[in-house]
Order: sequence, then C-alpha cells, then structure tokens
Amino acid sequence: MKRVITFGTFDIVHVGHINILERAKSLGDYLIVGVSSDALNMQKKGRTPVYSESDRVKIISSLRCVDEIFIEHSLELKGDYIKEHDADLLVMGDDWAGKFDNFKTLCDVQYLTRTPSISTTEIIEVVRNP
Ligand code: C2G
Repeated sequence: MKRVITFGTFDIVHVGHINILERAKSLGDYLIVGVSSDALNMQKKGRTPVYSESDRVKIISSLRCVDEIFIEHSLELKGDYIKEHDADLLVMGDDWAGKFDNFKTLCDVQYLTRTPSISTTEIIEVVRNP
C-alpha cells in the first residue's frame, strides 16, 4: 500500500485545496494530511487563520479522499512526520517547488501544479472589498 503525505493550512477551503488533495490521493492508496496549527500559520503567514485549527481539522477529515490527519506544529519537523507516518511520497503544490527536495532521502517528493486563479488570500481580499 502506497502512503502519500501532504501538508497545508487549508484555510477557507477552496477548489485548489480539494484538487491537490484528490490528486495526491490518486498517486497512492492512503492519504495522510498534516494540517498546520494556528501557531504555525502565524509564523508562516503572519496572521491567524480565518477558520480555527479545530474547524480546519474537522473540514479536512470529512473529505472522502483523506484517510488520516494530524496537526503540523513546525516546518522543521517535516522529516519526523514523514518517518512517523511511514510515507512513501510527499506531495506539495509547486509554490513549494524545490523546498523539500532534502526529504528525497526519506521518500519520493512531487510538486503538483497549483490550481490557477484561486487562493485564500484572494478570497479574503474579495470579501473585504467586494
Ligand atoms: N494549493 C493549490 N492551488 C491553489 C492553492 C493552494 O494547489 N490555488 C495547494 C498548495 O500548493 C499547498 C496546499 O494547496 O500544497 C495547501 O495550501 P495552503 O493551505 O496555502 O498551505 P501552506 O500554508 O502553503 O502550507 O509544510 C508546508 C506548509 O504547511 C504548506
């Protein structure tokens, strides 16, 4: 059984998130998702997510393509998460292209093309300034 792992904040879930999760699942048999903690998102993006950690966990857990989830507390722990979850493949969007190549010693690494024209940041902008 091929185990695939991916990571993200998945705030204000949109079709780009669903696309990458479905594509990640299609590359293996079992999909494990590391959902960034509120604290990690604050470090990465300098803001608290619109949806709380527990709501984001509930939403991502409810998706048919997702088999298991855990909270990602630190970018530095990515290698440990890969090992703990016995992942065969790490999948990320190509905004992260090259950034996780050092994990190729632990598992395969693939960057998938992002879905164009949609992002959480743009959704926040549109809602603020309709
Ligand atoms: N994504 C995508 N297409 C979009 C928007 C996002 O394919 N239009 C992908 C991103 O490339 C990422 C995933 O959806 O692989 C989750 O995106 P974010 O929630 O923005 O994740 P991010 O905050 O970049 O966290 O350890 C890595 C990080 O936790 C990734």
